[in-house]
Amino acid sequence: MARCLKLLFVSTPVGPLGSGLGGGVELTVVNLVAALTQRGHQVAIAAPESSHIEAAQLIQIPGTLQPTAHTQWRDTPAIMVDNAVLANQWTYAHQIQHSYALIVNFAYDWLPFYLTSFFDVPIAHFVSMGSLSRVMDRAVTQIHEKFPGTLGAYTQAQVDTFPKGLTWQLLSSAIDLSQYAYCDTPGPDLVWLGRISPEKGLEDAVAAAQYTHTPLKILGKLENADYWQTIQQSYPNAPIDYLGFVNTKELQAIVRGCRGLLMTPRWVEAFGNVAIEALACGVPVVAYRRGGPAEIIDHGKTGWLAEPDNIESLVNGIQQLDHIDRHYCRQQAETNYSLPALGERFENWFETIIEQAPQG
Ligand code: HBI
Repeated sequence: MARCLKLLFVSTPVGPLGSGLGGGVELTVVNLVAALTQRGHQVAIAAPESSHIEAAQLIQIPGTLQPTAHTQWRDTPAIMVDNAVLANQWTYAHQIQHSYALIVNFAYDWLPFYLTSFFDVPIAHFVSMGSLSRVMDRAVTQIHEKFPGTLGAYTQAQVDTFPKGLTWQLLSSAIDLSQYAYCDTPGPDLVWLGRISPEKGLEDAVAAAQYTHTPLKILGKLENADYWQTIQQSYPNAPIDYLGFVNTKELQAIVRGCRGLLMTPRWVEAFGNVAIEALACGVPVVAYRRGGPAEIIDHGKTGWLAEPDNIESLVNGIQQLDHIDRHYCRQQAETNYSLPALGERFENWFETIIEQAPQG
């Protein structure tokens, strides 16, 4: 058991914790705080005001939220808004740094990477998405050159989108398995989870549902209304049922009774938390062999990896679902994606960074 570490997390500047605006990385921060606290460490979090988190020291930082980077282009400049919460978070971190053994950055933004050289206390950078812009590619490259070993990511597929030759710590992800109940008596329905937005490829799942005459439940934030409209017009007879955006409790109650989860990403998902949410309920996953899901699904054992953007291959995967052992899916979630496993992976990474940091 490692000694108790005093850690400062600086959360994503795109939204308060608990708002859902931070997407996958918000879930990572919340789960990681729980896992590390469980292991006896002390974690404080500097996050945009109106944040909420259970049982942890929260420092509410005022200021303007950062525009999201996931719609950025290769040449998008680094953005600094007036009275940026991002800048205010790092002003606070610089003032308070000597109270902590390590600072952990969760922002996918240029500023914290640039400021690292001006801090005495080491900074671990957890990168929450694949490569999006030249500015961030250069930022992570410079951290690799000056502070090797301090870059963390979810998966190898995510890392492969960045410039080659950098050193990354692969941390994967996790969920609180106690919130997901195993079910081995599913109905006939399939389910699709995610933001309704073009990079998620929902139209392919709808096409597959129509082709196989299998009812498809759809859950998630309706982020792009035009895109959703087009799907409905293209597949007027598809057996689909949109159930809106629900919380984890309601989500798992719906997912656990389904025959399988479909994942049809057009982009490289850095991880794909919805895949482990399904496995935790015993629900196998049919996913395009692309990004994080391709590293999560054990082909033929916890689901089926289809040829990317190939609906025929997706349909073939759906037809394999009844051969998958649902209990094995739950077991794999417990082995690889539990909070204790996440806490151990991050604790090992943090200990290594602290040991390698120049003392003083
Ligand atoms: N955009 N600028 C910016 N900064 C972030 O930290 C950020 C983002 N967009 C999305 C995001 N983080 C997270 O939702 C990712 O985990 C997807």
